[in-house]
Amino acid sequence: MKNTLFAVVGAIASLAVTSAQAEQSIVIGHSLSPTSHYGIGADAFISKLTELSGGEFTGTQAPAGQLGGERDMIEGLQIGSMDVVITSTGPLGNFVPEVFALDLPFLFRDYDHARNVLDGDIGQELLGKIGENQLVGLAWSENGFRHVTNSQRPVKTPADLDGLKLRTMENKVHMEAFSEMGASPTPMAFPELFTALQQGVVDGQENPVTVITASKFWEVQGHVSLTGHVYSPAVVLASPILLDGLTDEQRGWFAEAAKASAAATRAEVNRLEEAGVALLRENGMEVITDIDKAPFAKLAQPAYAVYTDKYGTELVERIQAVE
Ligand code: EAX
Repeated sequence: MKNTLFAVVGAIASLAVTSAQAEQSIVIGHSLSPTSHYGIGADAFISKLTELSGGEFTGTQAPAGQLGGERDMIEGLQIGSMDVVITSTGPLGNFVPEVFALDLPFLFRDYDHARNVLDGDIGQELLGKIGENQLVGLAWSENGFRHVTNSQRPVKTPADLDGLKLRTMENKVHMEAFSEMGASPTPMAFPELFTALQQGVVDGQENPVTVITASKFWEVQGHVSLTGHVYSPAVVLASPILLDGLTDEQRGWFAEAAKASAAATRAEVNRLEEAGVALLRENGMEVITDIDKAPFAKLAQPAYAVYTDKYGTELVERIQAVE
């Protein structure tokens, strides 16, 4: 009788250990609030991964740059200190230079054009390039079309940018574009930005409505101009060190979870593209909507050379040709 009891207890204990060992909790890092379009995407990733794995994998999001700026988090993926990151492509070109093609000013016509490019052959090719740089590109997500905000004056023409100290991402295409348009670009990691705006270290910044609302930039910025000067992709990245330790089936769960994440983020971008501008106005920002983009685009054109001098114009022309 005693032996049977010990056998049963032993079996239960081993089951508990097995299930405890089997359950893995991953962390998804990003730079925005937990309820932002990235936070919603992180929650969708975790839900889908938990569902597909039957609870073998669970997860938590590490929002608001808790684990560093986007560049830091990307480096963390390469060395295995990060599991999954949702990030804009802003700093990614420093790791995968081909991705700079996606950051070119006034390249994408609208959201449909951008999504068609990223969800088609070109997007898949660039995910492949990401995979050649100690990273795994699971899916293209979305940040949105970027607009200029500042504390000094309404920006209606490039002349209004003259001398504005404008924070940019750590992205040499964007820095070159704003230099050509007349601003004074200052590259800075996102977690430092709100304080820099508050203290007047920089006069302005540029981000999609999604980020401006999630970060409550109306508390430190009085003017926003809907320049839409760059479409900012986001991407769901994973550490190859994490994925190399998984089975093909488990890797498939991560890929499906990333697609669910991207879909949830894009849905939130759609919602905020409608509702966000009203929110900016309700919170006291002067919103300049009737912007003639042609003069900005003409001045920013030389920034294309940051990419085309090294890689030529073929990919740019392919992107422009997508419907
Ligand atoms: O990815 O750094 C930026 O301005 C990004 O748009 C932000 O971190 C969201």
